[in-house]
Amino acid sequence: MSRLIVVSNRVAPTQEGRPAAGGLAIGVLDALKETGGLWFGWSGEIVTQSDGPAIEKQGNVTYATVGLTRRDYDQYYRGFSNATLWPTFHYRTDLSRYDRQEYAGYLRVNIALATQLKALLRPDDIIWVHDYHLLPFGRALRDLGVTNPIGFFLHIPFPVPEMLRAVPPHAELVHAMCSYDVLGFQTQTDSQAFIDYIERGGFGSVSSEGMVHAFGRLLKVGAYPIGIYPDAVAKAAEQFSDRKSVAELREAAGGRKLIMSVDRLDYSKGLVERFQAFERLLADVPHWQGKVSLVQIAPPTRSDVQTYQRIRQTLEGEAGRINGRFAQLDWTPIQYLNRKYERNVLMALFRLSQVGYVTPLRDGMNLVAKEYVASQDPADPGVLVLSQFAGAAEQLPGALVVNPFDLSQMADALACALSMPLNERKARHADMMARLRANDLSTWRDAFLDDLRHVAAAASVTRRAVELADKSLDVPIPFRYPVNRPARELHRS
Ligand code: ADQ
Repeated sequence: MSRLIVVSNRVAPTQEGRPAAGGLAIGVLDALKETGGLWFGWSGEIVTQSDGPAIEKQGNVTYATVGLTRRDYDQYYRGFSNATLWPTFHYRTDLSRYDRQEYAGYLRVNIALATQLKALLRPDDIIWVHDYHLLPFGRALRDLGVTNPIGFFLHIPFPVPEMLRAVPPHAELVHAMCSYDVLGFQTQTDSQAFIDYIERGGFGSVSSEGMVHAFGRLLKVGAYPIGIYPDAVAKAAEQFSDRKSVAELREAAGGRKLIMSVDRLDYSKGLVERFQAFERLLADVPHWQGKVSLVQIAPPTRSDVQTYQRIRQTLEGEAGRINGRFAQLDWTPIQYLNRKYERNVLMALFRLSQVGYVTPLRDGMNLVAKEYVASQDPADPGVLVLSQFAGAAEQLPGALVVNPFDLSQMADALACALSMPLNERKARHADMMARLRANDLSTWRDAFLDDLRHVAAAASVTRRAVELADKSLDVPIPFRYPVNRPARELHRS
């Protein structure tokens, strides 16, 4: 079998051969171990000068990591990836900014990384690229003459065309994305948004099998919802129930009900609205005052991006205000913890709580929703309250699905979850567990890689013929930097 090359912005740090938890890390590491392979990306370090990749081999997996200079980090990571693409792809154009130099840096880093990877490639490798930091990575490899199969999976939502057009180089980015052989999205909605952009923009056509013919290329576009290993999560939740932090929370709850939320501290996760809906529950149904607490675990991320500093302040303000309004001497309504927990302990904390409260304003999938369900005791499971805007909502109809902008509806859902009869809880849980098992992490990975191998092998002859016959469709959008000539230079000449 051909060697697998995984490319992601961050290569998950390895500790005694175990990666940091998370779908990407667990899912791809399994695949890498099966076929043997290489994981390439940023080491997480800022360096004064970027050298060739540091290579570390563990078993049949090789880790190749590179450092980023401060300028690369600022423009590519903190800038275009996280201050332009992330907010826009999560429908927050109000928080998005565009800076031409940052975009130039984004392209520059993609090209530099592709150049470094090319030196490590063998002719029969297949390459799997991940996430929004690397949209043009495949195009950069193609420009360097790489003809291997290259697939791309987007972990975050893909916005509808009108939203995407808010990113000035949208056409160039989509054009670059068409250099991949397979483009994978979390949901049908995301996949359809990409197809809509292609069709409505007149850039190409789509067959009923999801083969897109655009910009003179033929590629497969589809939904590959990422999963978890539900039985492993269930086991961990049970086994770690005796840990200190779990015992502490059990004691602090003192027999009260618990609503549990766990997220990275990010404005896309809808934390403010979530707190306010909980406040509405306490105000509208005073019965719950003193009888239920909301535990929000949210470790800060990207704290050097300004919008992340703001959400943190807002949230601290809201937690303080709501606690001030309702707290009693022996009861704090919202326990807000800015820290990370070991993943297995987190699963045990989920098991302890009666409600999983997962209400992002927009989310590619949201693995916490799936982990919450899998962590439950099947004999006495908790209830999941889930945003309709999380990709997971397409897959977990047994949740109480809510609109996170409707505070009253969320408060009603919390009340319903807190008093749901055991039979109904068991039925919903069993249904969702069956779905999680049928669509686990290996299903996601295998479906994507099978399609990549298949499309690359079966279609190479046809593709070449179509592409040769269709050179006229290859709209000449420049792919280089500087992206545009700055106005002051034009003025000079
Ligand atoms: P994220 O935005 O990071 O991922 P999510 O899917 O919820 O969101 O994954 C977070 C992971 O981190 C979960 O496995 C969770 O258990 C863990 N985690 C969260 N808070 C933690 C804490 N305090 N301590 C320890 N672990 C914690 C992106 C997309 C998602 C998509 C995933 C995978 O934004 O939509 O589901 O990739 O594709």
